[in-house]
Amino acid sequence: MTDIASLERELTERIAAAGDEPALESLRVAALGKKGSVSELLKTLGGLSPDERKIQGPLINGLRDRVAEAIATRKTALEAGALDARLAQERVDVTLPAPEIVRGTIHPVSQVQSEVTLILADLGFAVAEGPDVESDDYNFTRLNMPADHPARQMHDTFYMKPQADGTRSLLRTHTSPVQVRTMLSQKPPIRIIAPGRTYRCDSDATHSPMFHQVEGLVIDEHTHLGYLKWVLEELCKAFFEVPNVGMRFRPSHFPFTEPSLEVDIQCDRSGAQIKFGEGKDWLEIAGAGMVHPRVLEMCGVDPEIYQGFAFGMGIDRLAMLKYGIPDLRPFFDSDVRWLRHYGFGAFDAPSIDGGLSR
Ligand code: 2NL
Repeated sequence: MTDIASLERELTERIAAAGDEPALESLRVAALGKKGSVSELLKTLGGLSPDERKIQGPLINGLRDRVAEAIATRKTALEAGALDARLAQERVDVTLPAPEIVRGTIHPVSQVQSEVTLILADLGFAVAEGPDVESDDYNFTRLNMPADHPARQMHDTFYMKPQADGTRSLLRTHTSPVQVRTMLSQKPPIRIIAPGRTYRCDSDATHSPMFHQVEGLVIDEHTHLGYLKWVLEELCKAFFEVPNVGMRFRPSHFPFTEPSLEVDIQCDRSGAQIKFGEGKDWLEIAGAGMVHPRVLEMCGVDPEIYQGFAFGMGIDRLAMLKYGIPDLRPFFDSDVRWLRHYGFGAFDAPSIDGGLSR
């Protein structure tokens, strides 16, 4: 029969010497596991006579309890030691200089959208928004572009799969459907602007399949082209941060306005940097006109009582012009080096009294 005292001595020594938790665990298995040395001893009890069992039972059970106890004690000590070692290794010197913070910047498109929105809000326009995925009806038909209208082709529209009833949703090609929705849901007078994302299947140095527009709409009983001209003049002076700006209104054509015009501002391109408001060059910055009576009618506004003007311009182009950005493509590359160069500080928010840009 195994000498209980010498087995206990041997196990106790090896437990005390176990260097880490895995070593201790294999010791536990070797002693107390199913086929462990202590477990094997316990199994011998069954073959003993009742008298012998009375003596050996308490001895072997005592051994098992003390070995289990020794393992638990050693385990606690090893855990504490491991934690101490990790804490020592992961110590941080809080007096070291902090790493440079990677700061985000405001994208020029967001900056210009804020600037234009702020200027027009100050002139009394409310901001309206709508979904990017629109119906054919709101994007085209109610804007006087029926199914066979040639202008639809010019819009290079992204269409969704046709639905069961044959209608196709699309990505809005302009923010005009927002004004359509507003006319259908509100009573005049209406003074709104609709800034936001727009989509056309077109991509080169000056066109991106996703771009940004802001459109304005005024509907009341008395408004006319003179008010439109004044709004655009005020907008241009404030946006380009100049006291005066020469403007030119050229006749044009849009299906949704009559008369329609294209709007140019005077500028000087002779120097290294473009100067706005004066000079012998012209720069197209917007399209505009009086809302077509058919559009008013299709949007639930009585053209015998009300009239309105509308205008639209490209925010990305305005950003390129104002901040001297030569190429449109990096606008949508998410290159932090480009953003660091052209982006705006998050705390330099445009304000009417504090200045638009700095
Ligand atoms: C451009 C031209 C324009 C409009 C947009 C409009 C909206 C409604 C009714 C009538 Cl609901 N017109 N919008 C009018 C004229 C021009 O945008 O060159 N945009 C970049």
